[in-house]
Amino acid sequence: MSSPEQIWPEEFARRYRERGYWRGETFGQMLARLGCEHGERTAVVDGDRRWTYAELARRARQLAQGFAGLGLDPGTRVLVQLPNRAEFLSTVFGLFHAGLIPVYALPAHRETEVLHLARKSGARAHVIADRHEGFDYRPLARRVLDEVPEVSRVIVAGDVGETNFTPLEALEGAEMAEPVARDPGSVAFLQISGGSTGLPKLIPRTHDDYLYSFRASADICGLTPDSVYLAALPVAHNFPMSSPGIFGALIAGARVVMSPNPSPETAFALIAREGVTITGLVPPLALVWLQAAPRTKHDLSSLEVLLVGGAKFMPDAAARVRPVLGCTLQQVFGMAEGLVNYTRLDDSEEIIITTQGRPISPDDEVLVLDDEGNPVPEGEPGHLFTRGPYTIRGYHDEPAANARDFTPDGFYRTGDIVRRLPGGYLEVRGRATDHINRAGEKISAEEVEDHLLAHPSVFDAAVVSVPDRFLGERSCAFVVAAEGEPPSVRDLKAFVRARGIAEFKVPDEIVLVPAFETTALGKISRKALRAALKERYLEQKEGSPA
Ligand code: AMP
Ligand code: DBH
Repeated sequence: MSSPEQIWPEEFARRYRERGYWRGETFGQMLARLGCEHGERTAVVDGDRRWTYAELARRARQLAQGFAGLGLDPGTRVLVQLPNRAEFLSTVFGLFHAGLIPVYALPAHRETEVLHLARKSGARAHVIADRHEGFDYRPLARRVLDEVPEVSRVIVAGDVGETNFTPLEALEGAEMAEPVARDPGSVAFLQISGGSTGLPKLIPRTHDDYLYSFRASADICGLTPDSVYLAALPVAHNFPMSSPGIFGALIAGARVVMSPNPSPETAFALIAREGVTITGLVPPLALVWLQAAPRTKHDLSSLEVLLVGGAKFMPDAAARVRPVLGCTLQQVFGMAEGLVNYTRLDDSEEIIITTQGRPISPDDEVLVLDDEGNPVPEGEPGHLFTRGPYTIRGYHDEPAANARDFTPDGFYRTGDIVRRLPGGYLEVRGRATDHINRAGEKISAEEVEDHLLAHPSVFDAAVVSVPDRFLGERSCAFVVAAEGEPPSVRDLKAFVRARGIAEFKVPDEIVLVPAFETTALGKISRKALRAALKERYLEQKEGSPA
């Protein structure tokens, strides 16, 4: 199992250091420093628990010693699958302090995804919560432990129940005084890509590059030690982790408030109680908040900034943020692979409502190219390519994807279609790849097709995105049945769900069709097939009475 790495050509690395983006600080050093600088300020609030910076740093030192005592040596990967709880922070900083490498699984991930992530990363331990939102993670962890020989430990935040797993609490004993020295240019953690093909890919991010991205984000989002950041989306996602997210809040000395879920009922009470000043949402949730806010009994007046991103936020909805919530909208268009764009807080209302912002860094290189690879004029749509001081040069252990998604000179092919406007602002117009962006969760059409094809009564399947008034996009699977009794839609959904995948990947709609179109030459490409099916679907919807 090769260790993950992320390497920029030396001339780029030198420039990024010279310009002060890469400062040579590791996550372990960062928390130790923040523990000194902000010692008695509150770092994180979770229900009735409030930890100061000094306490978070102490817990990280204790957990680091605990992890080392389990035989996890520096450089070892550890799967972290935790919801929005204070333990997310103590765990990941404990791992950083011990020189270990977290691999961020989502709470929504199930056996199929977690097994894949464990194998692909070479993880040796799995940190879970006992239960969250009605799901028990312990049987899932048992399965991973049994099936992946390298995984030898399960650590549980909460009740270990009938298992012989290790309680996280039991690791909080003696302290490891100093963080294990790590090269700041080495991989700090593995982030997950939403991915347009197959299973999620692993994104190696370094200390240097990631610290830059959230330090600069904290600045662009106006964070100060008096700010209060509400973590409403699941923090394992790149957006609430780093744009500016929990890490951006901490590096600014601000307070992180963990919300167990993003519903208005839960989040509004926390905003009022903690005086939350800033938070981030995906567009469908922003719509729910806009609807709920006028009727709430909670005082939301502390809210200064609402970040919205992950999927396109339509201008008519964007225009309602200030009148309804009384705060500034900040659009954010980012990706776990790197590049993040923000509208700036002092931009005109026009820019804030109609664009997805401009890059963080003067050294973010952005190309907008036509199908042949030639630059398009400003204002014309084209394919977005990017490279820069916090954009990866390749995924972990994915030679085929790396050859496809990165150009020979190191640009990442984002798959997004954008227009570049004056001042470098970008407007997202759509995308060139076949993934479904369901309320900000990216779903690979190919991955879901593979699950459907495993069903004995399925001859062929094609999954497409269709517009959805609420989710932005939902998934629709077209299925050609094999000979014999055709499967029912309900069976197919149950079958896919039983494959142990995140619920958001189960097709929202399934349409049985007699056959797929082929050309005279034989089968048409999956991409063309999906496009044709999507067109036919939309035409039928328009033709049918409402
Ligand atoms: P991932 O690579 O899985 O982190 O997903 C990143 C992708 O999410 C981007 O390449 C876009 O397709 C999409 N995305 C993120 N933010 C926005 C936004 N504000 N507007 C439109 N699409 C977005
Ligand atoms: O969708 C994303 O991946 C995303 C959205 C906003 C992201 O990674 C980010 C900001 O950093």
